[in-house]
Amino acid sequence: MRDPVPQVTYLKDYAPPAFLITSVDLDVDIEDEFTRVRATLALQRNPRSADSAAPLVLNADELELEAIALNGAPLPASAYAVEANRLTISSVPAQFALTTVCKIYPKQNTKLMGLYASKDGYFTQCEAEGFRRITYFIDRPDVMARYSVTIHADQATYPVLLSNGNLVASGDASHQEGKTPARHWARWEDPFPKPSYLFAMVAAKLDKLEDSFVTRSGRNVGLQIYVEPGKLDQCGFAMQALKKAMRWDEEVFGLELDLDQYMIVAVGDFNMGAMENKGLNIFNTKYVLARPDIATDGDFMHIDRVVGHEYFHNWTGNRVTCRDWFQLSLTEGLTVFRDQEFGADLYSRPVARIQEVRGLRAAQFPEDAGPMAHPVRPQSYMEISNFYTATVYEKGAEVVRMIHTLIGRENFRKGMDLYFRRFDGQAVTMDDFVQAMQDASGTDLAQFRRWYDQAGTPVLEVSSAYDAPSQRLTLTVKQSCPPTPGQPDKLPLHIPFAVGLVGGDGDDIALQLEGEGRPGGATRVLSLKSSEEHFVFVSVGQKPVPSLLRSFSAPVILKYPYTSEELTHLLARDADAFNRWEAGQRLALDILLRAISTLQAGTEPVFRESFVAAVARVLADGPTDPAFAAEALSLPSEVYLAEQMKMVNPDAIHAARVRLRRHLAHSLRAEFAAMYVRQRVAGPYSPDADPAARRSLRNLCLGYLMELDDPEVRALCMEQFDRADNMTDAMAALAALANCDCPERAQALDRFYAKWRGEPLVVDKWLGVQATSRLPGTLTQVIRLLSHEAFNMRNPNKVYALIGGLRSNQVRFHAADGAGYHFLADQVIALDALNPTVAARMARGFDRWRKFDAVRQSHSRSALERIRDTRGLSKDTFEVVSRALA
Ligand code: 0A1
Ligand code: ZN
Repeated sequence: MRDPVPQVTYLKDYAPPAFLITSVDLDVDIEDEFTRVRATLALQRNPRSADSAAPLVLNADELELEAIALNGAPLPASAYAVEANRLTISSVPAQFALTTVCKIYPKQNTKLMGLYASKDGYFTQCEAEGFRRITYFIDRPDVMARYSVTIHADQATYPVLLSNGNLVASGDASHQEGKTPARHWARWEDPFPKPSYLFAMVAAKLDKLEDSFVTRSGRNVGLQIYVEPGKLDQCGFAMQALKKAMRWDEEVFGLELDLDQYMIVAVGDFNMGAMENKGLNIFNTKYVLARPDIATDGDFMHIDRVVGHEYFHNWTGNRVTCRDWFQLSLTEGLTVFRDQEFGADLYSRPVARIQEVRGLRAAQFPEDAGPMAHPVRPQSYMEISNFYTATVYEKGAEVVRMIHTLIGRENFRKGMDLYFRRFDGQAVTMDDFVQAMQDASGTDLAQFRRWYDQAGTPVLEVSSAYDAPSQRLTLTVKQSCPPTPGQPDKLPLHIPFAVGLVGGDGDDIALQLEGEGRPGGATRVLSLKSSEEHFVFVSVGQKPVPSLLRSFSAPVILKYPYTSEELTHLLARDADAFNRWEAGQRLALDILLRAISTLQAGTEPVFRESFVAAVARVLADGPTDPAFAAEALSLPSEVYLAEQMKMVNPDAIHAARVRLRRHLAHSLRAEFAAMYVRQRVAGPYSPDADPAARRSLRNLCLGYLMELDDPEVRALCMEQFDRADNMTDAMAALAALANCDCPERAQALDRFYAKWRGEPLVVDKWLGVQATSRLPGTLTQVIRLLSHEAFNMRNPNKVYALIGGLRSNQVRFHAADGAGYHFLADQVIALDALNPTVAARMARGFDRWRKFDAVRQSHSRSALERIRDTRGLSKDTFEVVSRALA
């Protein structure tokens, strides 16, 4: 049984820190087996603290104290207390300097938090609470200090020494006594006060790509990307992405870079995507390295988005940071919104929106409906690492987007300007942000603030009544929100509800609400505020089809009793591209849900011809907007289908989806084959939106054709695999083959590995494609791969590819015999001892266990209990599994 239950931190307990740290002088001496960190902190009592006699308490995690001095005088042992996670000094002056010297062991740091060793050297990750693993500190974001950092290391092994800010001095100590081999040092100073979570340093052997950027005020900024030696040919795209992001932020938000140089360092071992450390971003290699033959169109797009995201954090996160970790969405929700807008401007706006909503439905809606449900501003946590969630990031971005929708683009910009005027250089709250938006726009956002505190996905139930004689259409909208853990009752939210009315000819009807003098516009954003509301549109000359929640104007579940004819009409004609897609998804959902119950009753489903005809029309229209067509022709995912069911039957879901895909493939074989030929992209590869869109439609066609289980199609697929000059086409073919029990499968997988075994990011794809295969032997193969040379439990990317791949494989993970659950429990337990952040993320695979049948539930329950009862389990994993079991 585990030791004491971990402590819970509550938002309501927030109090300003008792001390402030104005400056930090760090001296980091990297030796072979350990690193010695000497820190001198300039401390003073915080005038804003209520407790003017509080002892000084510094956070610590796995530090070995060697020396401690106050204002230069060593402290007697009786003056301080060292406990596992803190250092307390009970009596201190109002203002003083504290020096500590401690030893840390980066080579043993498998958590990848704090200072850790990776293949090419030493790297840091300090968000959220990693700085306390480097030195004794008041490790919270509302303590902002100026940093001066000196790094010493072996020169030949670690030629690159970096930290935040500017290099102010460096030298070598090759003749230092007793030190062989030769060592060197570098001192960096960051002119901007920052919270400790934005600290970074690197000591490594890396190659550097250099470029520069002239800001709109004419300053020349040096840009550097550091990567593993030999990989410079893989960072050109990331550099271009950075420059695009810099220009975009100037143009759209008037925000310019405030530094003389901006560095990105790529590292292969990293828990998350990337980190916005001031002036020294540290990135997972996955979001830096790319070349047409090793990265897919999706990878290129993600690099644009993630490079943008971290760059945009420089203002929304670094210049204005969060007061405490409950405010995380202040920086993350806003920055995701910004990277989404950047992506929408670079690629297709409607397709970007479709993909965002797909993502929201695949991850955030289930989170909101499960045991880890929490508001965008959580009220408590055991381990903050568990709250880097889809709710904080993606729902947080939706909340920002709703403000944008409610107040409009211009007011939003004014609100951002005001936010920076008021809070630059400060650590603030989400209320501060909303207040700036309210003050700048004059829109009352009081009720809107509930979005930050209420968990759960709201449901809108809409009905319409058309009265022909009076030409009036009444929309009745009811909103509700299901209970979530700790929040049984919910209040009505302020919801922007964008609607249009589509006429029989497919054109929008000009909208005029009762009481308005004349019609205005084709899309209207209605402000919903009560649990039931009525909207009366007048002068509606014909019975329209309502196009509701256009562009997905709020993160809600919309219920409206559409007929298939209405949906078919919207799919063909709605002016709102998002709702065209949504209509297609609703049609498919309806058909799939029926097929699922038919299969559960033991009979074969029969599919409506009208659906096939609708699909054929979308496909025929493909060339006008191939990226849209590829989205519209993708059926709702198995996870999304599962969320629609009271009790999930993963086998029936899988079978129904495959049956429908096969049926479409058989019915439209000639059309898919023709479009496959027509969408071929001529000339050299480019990841630009247009050719990428063509490839997405073409590969979608290949995927459908592969459902035919026809040797001719397999040969075509194999040919694409062999001949592809880019990873997008190669991967599409490989993924299709990996789902197919055919001789070509092993050939392709073997050839792929033989060719790419030296490229870790490509090996991740190879692991992932096998772990997500629909074939029945997948789990056995995944278990085999655990001991393959390609796998490494200490590397998060490998874990996400293989274990994460299986976890997301609905039909194989949820096998009725519980083998998938047993497997995941084993891996979570093994991982927990190495890397609790990653283990806890994997453990989230059990979140929806209560939606399954009794047999599956009993298997997951024992898997969860086995994890919970593991000795020495981290609080990260404990929090996830105990919430699941609660
Ligand atoms: N702030 C980063 C996310 C991040 C959070 C925690 C990390 O620790 C392992 C790393 C990165 C972002 O939003 O990009
Ligand atoms: Zn972020």
